[in-house]
Amino acid sequence: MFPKEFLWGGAIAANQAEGAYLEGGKGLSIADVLPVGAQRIGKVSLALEKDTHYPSHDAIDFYHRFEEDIDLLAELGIKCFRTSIAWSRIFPKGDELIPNEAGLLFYDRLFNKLKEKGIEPVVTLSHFETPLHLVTEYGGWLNRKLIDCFDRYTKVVFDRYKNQVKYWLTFNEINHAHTIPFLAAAIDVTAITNEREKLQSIYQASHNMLVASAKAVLNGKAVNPANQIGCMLSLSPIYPATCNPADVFESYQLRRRSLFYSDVQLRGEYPKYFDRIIKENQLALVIEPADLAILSRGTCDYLGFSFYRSSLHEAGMKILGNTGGLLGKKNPYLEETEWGWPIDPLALRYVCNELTDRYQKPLFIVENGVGVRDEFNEQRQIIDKERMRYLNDHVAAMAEAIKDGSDILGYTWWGPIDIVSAGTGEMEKRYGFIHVDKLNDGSGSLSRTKKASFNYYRQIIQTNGLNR
Ligand code: BGP
Repeated sequence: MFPKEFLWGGAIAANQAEGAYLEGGKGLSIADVLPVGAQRIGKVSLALEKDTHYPSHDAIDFYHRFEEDIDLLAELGIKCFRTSIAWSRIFPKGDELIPNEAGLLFYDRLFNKLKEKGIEPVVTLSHFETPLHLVTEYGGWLNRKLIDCFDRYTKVVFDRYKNQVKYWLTFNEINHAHTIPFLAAAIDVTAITNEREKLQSIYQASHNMLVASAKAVLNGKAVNPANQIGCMLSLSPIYPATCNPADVFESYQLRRRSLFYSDVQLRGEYPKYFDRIIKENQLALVIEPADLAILSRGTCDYLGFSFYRSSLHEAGMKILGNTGGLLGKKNPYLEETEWGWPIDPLALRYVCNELTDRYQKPLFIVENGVGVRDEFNEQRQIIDKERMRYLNDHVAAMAEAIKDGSDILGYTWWGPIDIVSAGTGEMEKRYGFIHVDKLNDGSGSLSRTKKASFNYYRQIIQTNGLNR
């Protein structure tokens, strides 16, 4: 059922796990200035405030503990491990000409450790962690200067890790430029009240990122044509709230527009429907003549995506641009997590079928998981039934999608070891099969403990998805 070489794995991001935020010459990234707390991602802070807790500063200390963590993950049996390179470890300010050797060495050691354990690295070039200096000095991805900085960075890392890494992803959840512009596109649009102007900034930043992504693909292929370089989107299906044609059509239209990024990254050109988005919003995008040729040459090999839930849309609901990450209305047919995310495994099958029909390219489910509040029982065990059920049901949905005809390269569970949540900055929204003793306020021994789901996932991997 699952192909023999199916890449069962786990995924994290540097800023949510490594900590050591100023060690080894690392510079500040945008993730480092976001404090803990719900709704933090809607805010923007460009400076560190005294007496505030910043979870990414020490996170789960993966920077110092990666060897023991990878030993545990090897015991889990994963075939691949997705993480990001923190751009600010390699270029602390982002615009230097010479990379930081200490940062490069860290990832040498990390990728070597993975290889030693027979685990294939899957590397995200930019996961919500743009060097902060590029925002304060240039205004983030709104500025084309970042295309050059990213070009330099990607050339360095493709070259340095050419013998260790084959699977790459360019920008994490690039379509979140609409929903969380600061994290996803390193732009501050909080002061812009006019919707048209906001969209202008988001689409200009997006254009620059799309060009940077295409250039990265070209850089990666130049170093090694066998490199497999994917794009990465957050892809929750958007259901119509009723069979009212207005709901159905608007949901469809939104969905189509939320696939704008993969349309460009996989097909190499702006989709025809984008003309209308430009006209309706009177966008005046700066697109240089060479850009379109770069987009057309630098197409991605596969579509990586995160999947957590579905969303429900009613005609006329307020949205900006697309709904890549918005929850929409409450769906009465679905249970929700404590954080209000509907649990909808069938939607994973739906989305795989939809994407296969649209692109006929390989898919890679590079994030799927459920954030749960875990508790130890009297025997000091965590029996995380909710997580096991979620895993079981989503693996089953993926198996059906493969039978339906999708070519799926792999599946990396989000946060196989507990890490800091991107959305809240908290530790208590846990995804891991391995518990990390660390609390929201930063306290805790950092010790690692296997949860019941650890053996559960191990069996799924050992039997190549059969034993569910
Ligand atoms: C995605 C991000 C991850 C991540 C995950 C879960 O949007 O790519 O970085 O953390 O969602 O979200 P959260 O951590 O907010 O629960």
